[in-house]
Amino acid sequence: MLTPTEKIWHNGRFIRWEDATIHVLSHVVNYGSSVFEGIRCYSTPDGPAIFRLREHVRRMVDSAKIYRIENLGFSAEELGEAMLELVRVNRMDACYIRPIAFRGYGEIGVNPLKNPIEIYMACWTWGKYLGDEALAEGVDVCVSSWTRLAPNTLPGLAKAGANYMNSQLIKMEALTNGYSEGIALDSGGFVSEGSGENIFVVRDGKIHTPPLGASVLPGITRDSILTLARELDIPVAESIIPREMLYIADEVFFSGTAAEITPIRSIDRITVGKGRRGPIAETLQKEFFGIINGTRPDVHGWLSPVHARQPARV
Ligand code: PPE
Repeated sequence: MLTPTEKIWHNGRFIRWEDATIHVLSHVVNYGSSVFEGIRCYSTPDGPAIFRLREHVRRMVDSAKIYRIENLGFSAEELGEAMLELVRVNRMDACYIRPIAFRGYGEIGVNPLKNPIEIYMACWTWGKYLGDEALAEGVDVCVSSWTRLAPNTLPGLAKAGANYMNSQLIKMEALTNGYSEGIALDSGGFVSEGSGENIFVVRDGKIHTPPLGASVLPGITRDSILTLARELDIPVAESIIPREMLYIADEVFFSGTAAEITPIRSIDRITVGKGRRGPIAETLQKEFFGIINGTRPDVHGWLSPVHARQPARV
């Protein structure tokens, strides 16, 4: 269950957690008109730090623009600053941050253009997304009978609330059938992504992940993995992946803010590789967790410290 924190940011000011409520006739409730982000703040030796804050803010601004919200009322810098302030105000250390912008209360009817834009940001403690053992042991998943968003239906590059109706169908089907997660194919029948994760497939030492044209969210963890793999001299490609490649892969793993890097040990009850976390997933996890825990140098500037650094003592 979600444990409340003290404050939620709303349109530029902090309100109590309990007061962050909206009217049932708000546009978003009826027509799904929201864009949002999911961001992790990690505990480091220098205090809490938000992972890839700029990229998350940028994706939120992009998602809004796709839905003709040209102006969120706050600049990217102001939104990023508000997230840092949110973590400070709630005196959090490691946490998950959820900014959301949506079409609010006013007119009723599909046309959203006259409804006000509301922005909220909340944070809370969120543990391991696919279970405590998932990161080390891997998870059992299925290929979903649901197809991911087809091109030119709902825009996949936008992280919009409405996309998650499709994700919910994928997730519920998987859970009902005894799996932790489902992998959706795109409308051409090629591998797309999980209900809330991007996917990577390894064969013969090379990493493949579906291209943006395969109806995937442009994941920020996905981008981090592509960057880390290149630095480690592991060959990577954004490739169209046929479904059966999943069954003969040496390794398959998910990536996402919530799921981080989660190995997959079986798909449709077919064992993937040796049926446990593979060496490439483990190597990438070490790099990734090293950076976010502050034990490896953050050479890309991926961490934004929440508290101003104390001047060094001389
Ligand atoms: N695909 C989808 C559909 C998706 O929802 C996510 C994030 C990703 C890929 C990975 O993107 P990124 O987080 O930028 O690496 N899913 C979020 C939703 C979790 C939730 O249940 O809510 C997340 O991981 O925060």
